[in-house]
Parts: sequence; C-alpha cells; structure tokens
Amino acid sequence: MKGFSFTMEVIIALFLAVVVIVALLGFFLGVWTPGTNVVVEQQVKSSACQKLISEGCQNPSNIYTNDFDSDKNGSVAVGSGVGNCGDDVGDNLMMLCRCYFNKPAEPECKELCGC
Ligand SMILES: [Ca+2]
Repeated sequence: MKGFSFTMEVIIALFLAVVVIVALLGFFLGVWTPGTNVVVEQQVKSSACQKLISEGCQNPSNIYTNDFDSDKNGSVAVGSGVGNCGDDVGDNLMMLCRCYFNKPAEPECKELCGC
C-alpha cells in the first residue's frame, strides 16, 4: 500500500510539473511573443514618424520602413506604393499605418505620428 501511495505522489507531481511547463510555454509563446512584436512595431513606427516629421509631415508613403514588412506581403522591399495589406506595394509608413495600426487613410496616419 505504501508503494502505491508513493507512485500516486510521483504521478501527481509529474502531472503538476507538466501543467506548469505547459502554462509557462503558453505564456512565452502565446503572450510574450506577440508582446515583443508590438514593441518592434512601435519602434518601427516611431522611427518612421520621426522621419516624416523631419521632412515636414509630407507623404507617409514616401517614408520607407527599412527591414520591416509594412505591407505584409511576406518580404522586405522599400517602395512608395499604397494598396491593400498583403499586396507588394513597398514597405513604407503609409502601409505600416494601414496594416499594423488600423489607420488606413493618410490624415489618420499623419495624426498617428503627431503631425
Ligand atoms: Ca513588404
């Protein structure tokens, strides 16, 4: 009987350990990673907005977001096109506003940058 109870304790301990590991993995994969992406998006936005402001708040589609897939087409290529998210129009601030910050129109995008 003592052996049985020891086995049950081990099973319960293992079960709890697995639950804790799964919870931690879920936290890191499900919560932490999107949090990191949001930080990156904010960094790209703030540096692109600084460029927009330094150029007198002109056309956001002329501000390129280097090394960031702003038009969400799966590749990084600068360009001043404007289109739907997923189209290969070029990674620029206007597409960043449209595809990541829910600001599809140019005045909204400028406002997001504090222009
Ligand atoms: Ca792209």
